[in-house]
Amino acid sequence: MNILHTSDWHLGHSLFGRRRHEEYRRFLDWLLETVRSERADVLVMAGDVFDSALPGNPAQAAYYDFLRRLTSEGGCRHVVIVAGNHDSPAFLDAPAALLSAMNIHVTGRAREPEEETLLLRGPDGSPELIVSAVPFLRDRDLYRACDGDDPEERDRRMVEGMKEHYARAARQVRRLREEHGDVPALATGHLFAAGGLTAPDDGVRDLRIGSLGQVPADVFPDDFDYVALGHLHLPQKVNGRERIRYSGSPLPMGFNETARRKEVCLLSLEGRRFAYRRVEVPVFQRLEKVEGDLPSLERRLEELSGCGESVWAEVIHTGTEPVPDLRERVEKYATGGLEILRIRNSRSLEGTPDAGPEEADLEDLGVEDVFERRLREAFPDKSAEDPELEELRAAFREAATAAGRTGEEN
Ligand SMILES: [Mn+2]
Repeated sequence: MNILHTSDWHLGHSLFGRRRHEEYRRFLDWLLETVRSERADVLVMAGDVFDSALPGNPAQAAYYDFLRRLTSEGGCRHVVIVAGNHDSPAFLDAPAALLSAMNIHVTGRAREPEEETLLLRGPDGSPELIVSAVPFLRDRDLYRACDGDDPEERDRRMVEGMKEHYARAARQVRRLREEHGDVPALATGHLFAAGGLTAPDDGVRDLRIGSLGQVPADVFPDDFDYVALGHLHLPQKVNGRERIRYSGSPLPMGFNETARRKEVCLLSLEGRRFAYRRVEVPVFQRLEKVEGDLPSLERRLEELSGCGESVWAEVIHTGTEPVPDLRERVEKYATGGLEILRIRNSRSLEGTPDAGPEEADLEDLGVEDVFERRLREAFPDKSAEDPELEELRAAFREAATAAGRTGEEN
């Protein structure tokens, strides 16, 4: 039996305002072909299907079209999808009953761990895989908040709640094994495992403000033969453990990720042993980070615009000479297949007193990001999951939708 583990698609993501529909179309075509050629029986998507809680129409269409083709043409018997921190649990859950008729099992909102644990059956009806489909767990799923929680206390409770959730799921796995024999078991998770690697600019949004929000790998009991994780965008195993892995995002989420290879995880099962193999994701859109003083920028941009390939570039001027007309001089080269998505002057950044690594350009942020930042500034003492903040977010989304400013209206 073969299982394909992927996560963090972030459908609907745009790079500095540039829509990525074509890249996503090519990625999903490739994924479908990979499911077919690798004879994957089960596809596991470990969260962050969409980039935002309110995905635009093209992103939604891409998702449903993929699921339809996957089950009708891909030969995939089961699909397991859980919500990540970017997804709206309610949005993913809404069509769950309809999708379950196609063997597509969706968990948006966290449920009782016993209910999240599924027994998947093979073509002859015999049990072949247990899946504890655990989505991103929000603070309110993990513990009851009380006033005056300090961040350390919150962290401690969060980890305790997480442990309890997976321990209960594991108990359910043992119960199912008593009944059905030694069936292999897999758990999903969308979380930040302690010791995990991230890259600057890779789009991993902090899960919790004021705390590390990191989860030790020992929250996953040994009853699970494999743990399919999402949230971190670099593919990696956790603490050197082969059985606990992040597949990473299939597309680079920023220019700092361009040198890294992207993958999906292919697992083949023999008994309860999962053998892992990486399948590299092709580059669907070439991204280039061009850095240097003006003459070297111009040389490189000239090369790129004549290379006959579609290239999206970020340009960073690092020269000591100020170039007041930098944008004009750089944009001259945006011909042929070269598109310049972002121009930065590292000199002027240095000169700004509070331009730390946390400082982002307004143009890099979506409307939801800007609102989120203002919200956190306005309520520094409230937890990110506070019901009052959730209510304000919902009101904002409604207003933004009415104004046509969120998702992909184009
Ligand atoms: Mn993500």
